[in-house]
Amino acid sequence: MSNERLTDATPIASLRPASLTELGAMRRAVELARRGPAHGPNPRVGCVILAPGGSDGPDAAQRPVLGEGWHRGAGTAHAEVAALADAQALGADVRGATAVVTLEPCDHTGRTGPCSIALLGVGIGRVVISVADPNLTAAGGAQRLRDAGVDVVEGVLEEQGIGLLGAWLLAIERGRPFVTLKLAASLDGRVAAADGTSRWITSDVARAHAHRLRAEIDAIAVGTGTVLADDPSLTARTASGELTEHQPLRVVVGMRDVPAGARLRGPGGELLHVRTHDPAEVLAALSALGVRHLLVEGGPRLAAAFLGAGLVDEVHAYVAPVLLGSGPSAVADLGIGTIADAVRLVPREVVHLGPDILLVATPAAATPTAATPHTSLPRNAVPGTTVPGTASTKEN
Ligand code: AOF
Ligand code: ZN
Repeated sequence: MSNERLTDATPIASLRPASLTELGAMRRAVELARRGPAHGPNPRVGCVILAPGGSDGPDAAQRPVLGEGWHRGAGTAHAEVAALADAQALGADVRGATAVVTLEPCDHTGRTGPCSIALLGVGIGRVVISVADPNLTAAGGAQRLRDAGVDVVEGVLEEQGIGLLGAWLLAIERGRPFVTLKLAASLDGRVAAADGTSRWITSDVARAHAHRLRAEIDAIAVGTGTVLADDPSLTARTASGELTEHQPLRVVVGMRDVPAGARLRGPGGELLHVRTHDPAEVLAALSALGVRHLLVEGGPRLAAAFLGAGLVDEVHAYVAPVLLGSGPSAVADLGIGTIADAVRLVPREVVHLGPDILLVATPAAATPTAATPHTSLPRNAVPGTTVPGTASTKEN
């Protein structure tokens, strides 16, 4: 699977192409969509408006590009409307034109109005879509457009369109946030030594990698035990230690109180305390807040609770070439008494991070699709890269 999600390192072609085929326009639309935020309740969507034509199919001749747009996050214009505004600003006549869009135009009034109506309103003649909208509240745009006599083509570069949607698509389909479980452990699976010390198990390169993921997800959860033992701040930080622009919602799971002076109450994302031990309840609470991608960071009991409930979609295991021999293991008792009952994971990717290894794997029971967002981060971190001011394996 390919690297589908935008990271700081992703180069973006800034020049607007003068003309494209419909297929080329869909590739461009995917690229434009990646300019939008990977986090947030809404999907990343891109749209290109091409001059009229196209009845010969998506691979036919190039046509002038009249406008381009992408979605910049919940509450802002949808990609189609942004592209129409762009075309209008350029003085283009879009009557009879083709809208090439990565997601089926919406047919609802939510935070903004229906794109189906906006496209009909300007007299669009043809709409080329990559992925059908799985969001039942918003779907129906393709049908409305067809009913109004617009030529609609669906499923163009669908695999790329699905990859672009990443965790969002799975979250919508499953009706709960996509869950990534992060483990950071020694070679013998320990997250701390016998005396509780846990710093410097994984390298700064591995920690920097984990921070980049934090900056792309919606929420990050730890158990109360981890809050009390480690006092983590659960912020997303840059390589130089500054807070990134987007901070994930900080979620504490469990009954015990978060101390008044806890770092979790300091600068960073908002704090949500869910007083339960039931992962399903946590996910329901987060769904209600529009969380699409949750990172479960620890400790061992929370990891075991999510795994035990079958609510882990993807595991990121950072493994350091360090041996401890004793100390708590990354996952607490799962109640497994015999090897036949082991939780088997399917390896998806191995990334070398300085001296450490990141294994991305999905539980065998989970059904990965092209949208599995495990490839959101760069494959190869630069060996020897250091991140000043962060020393803990627990990514506090
Ligand atoms: C977007 N951006 O470019 C398109 C979307 O929250 P709302 O009212 O903005 O509506 C979000 C839904 O609209 C979203 O879940 C998806 O089904 C549909 N299309 N959404 O945020 C876009 N085209
Ligand atoms: Zn829309």
